[in-house]
Amino acid sequence: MLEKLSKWKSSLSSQEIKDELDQANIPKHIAIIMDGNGRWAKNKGLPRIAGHREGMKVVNKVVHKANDLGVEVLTLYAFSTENWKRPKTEVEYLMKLPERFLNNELPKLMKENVKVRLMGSIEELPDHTKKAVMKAVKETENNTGLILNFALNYGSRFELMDAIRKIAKQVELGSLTSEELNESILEKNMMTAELRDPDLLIRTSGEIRLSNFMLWQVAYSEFWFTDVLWPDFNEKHLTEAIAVYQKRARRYGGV
Ligand code: V07
Repeated sequence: MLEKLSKWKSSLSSQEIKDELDQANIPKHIAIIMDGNGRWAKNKGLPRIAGHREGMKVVNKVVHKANDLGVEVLTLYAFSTENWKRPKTEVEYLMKLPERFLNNELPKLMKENVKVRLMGSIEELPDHTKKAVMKAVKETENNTGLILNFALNYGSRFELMDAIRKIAKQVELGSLTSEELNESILEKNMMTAELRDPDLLIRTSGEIRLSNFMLWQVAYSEFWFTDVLWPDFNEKHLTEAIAVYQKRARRYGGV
């Protein structure tokens, strides 16, 4: 059924799909695992970094499309705590991408009222990366449009452990008792404290797993997986994912 739907959608233009989206039911928070850059490059006989460079152009397209559609929060998994295990040259290249992206895009993000935000262990990033991302967060802090949340050096288990450690400290200091602990207190100590949970999680490149991404926050999210590699992902795929999300919501709503 869903397969039939996606075949049907792929014959429609982006504008036609948009016309057909229910503007009142756009997912408010979309989270994306941007996978398949290395494979895309390999398929073309290019070095892995060429895939990352191409993948960054897609970030651009998706951010503007999401903003256009009225999405409130877009979370993008840019670098995981596991990604440090990759070859040194690749990690060094990846750590230059936030600066490169922001040098090109920050003026446009300002103009479009986008608020940049981060989640992950930012202290462990190279100084030049930290500087670039902190500057973007600061410059856009009063913007009221799309919240663009980059997961950078992020891992969900670390996030949970860190929150638990902070809470344990509060109990130890006597400002909280173990009986008072609840979901809301845990959430306030997590890196997504001010954000609502994702309504829709997208993963590209055919892998059907979460890979330590927002394990707590996606408890009730709709998942949409595609074989499309991240550098080949575009506005049309995003709209298709939202159309499928809306179709599911309608089905559950109707009992
Ligand atoms: C990265 C491009 C997208 C595909 C996935 C891996 C490669 C944008 C950023 C970024 C991060 C923070 C920020 C502004 C931009 C980025 C990394 C990798 C490490 F404030 N794309 N992108 N960061 N890729």
